[in-house]
Amino acid sequence: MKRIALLLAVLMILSVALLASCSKPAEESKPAESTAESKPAEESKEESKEESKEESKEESKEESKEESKEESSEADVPSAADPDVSGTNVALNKNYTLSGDVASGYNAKLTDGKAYDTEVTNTADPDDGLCYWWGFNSTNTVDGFGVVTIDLGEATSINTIRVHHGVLDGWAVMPWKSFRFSVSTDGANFTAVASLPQGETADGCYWAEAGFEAVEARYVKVELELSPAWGFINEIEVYSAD
Ligand SMILES: [Ca+2]
Repeated sequence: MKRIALLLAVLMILSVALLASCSKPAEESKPAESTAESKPAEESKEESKEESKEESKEESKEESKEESKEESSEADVPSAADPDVSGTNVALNKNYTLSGDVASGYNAKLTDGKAYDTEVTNTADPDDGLCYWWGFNSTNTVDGFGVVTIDLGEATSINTIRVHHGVLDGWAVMPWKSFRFSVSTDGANFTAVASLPQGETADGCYWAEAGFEAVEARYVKVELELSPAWGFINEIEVYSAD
């Protein structure tokens, strides 16, 4: 009996040991399985992140498109076109150079066909109203002159140049002392075609216009003599002679 009892005891120990050895791999495999399962989950998270990023990019693109559409539709401003001049404004949308960088945000475009000349307000914001200016002061003038040189793109017969400008004494925006106009076919040698004395000095929006015998020009230079402080313009027109 003792032998049988001993044998049973040995068998029990062996079976427990066997059970224990069988369960180990199963337990060990658990983390491996869960790691293996988690990878695709992480990957899909990353994918979904990327997707949502792309979506948000697309959305923001769409939004900015909408915004720019709204901005352009708000540009309801006076045209610089004048029915009294028979020629075509050949400076419209043409490139130009300036005697210096923009001063304090007064960066109106000078050949965009918008003169903003129905009232004077001192604004550097094109969405802020009807008067939007290019500002010259001591920082972007040369020897006291603000200079704008327009490239008409090709030699053109012209006979009129007009500068839209403003005066707002209370804001130190003073009348120009004088206006000088010259032309060139090569961009290097300029010939004077006209000059104008100081015009209106009261607050308001004006244009200074110089008419002259028709002349061939590709480059048109406008020199504006600065009074102390500021001088404002917002459009330059050049009219063809025919
Ligand atoms: Ca303009």
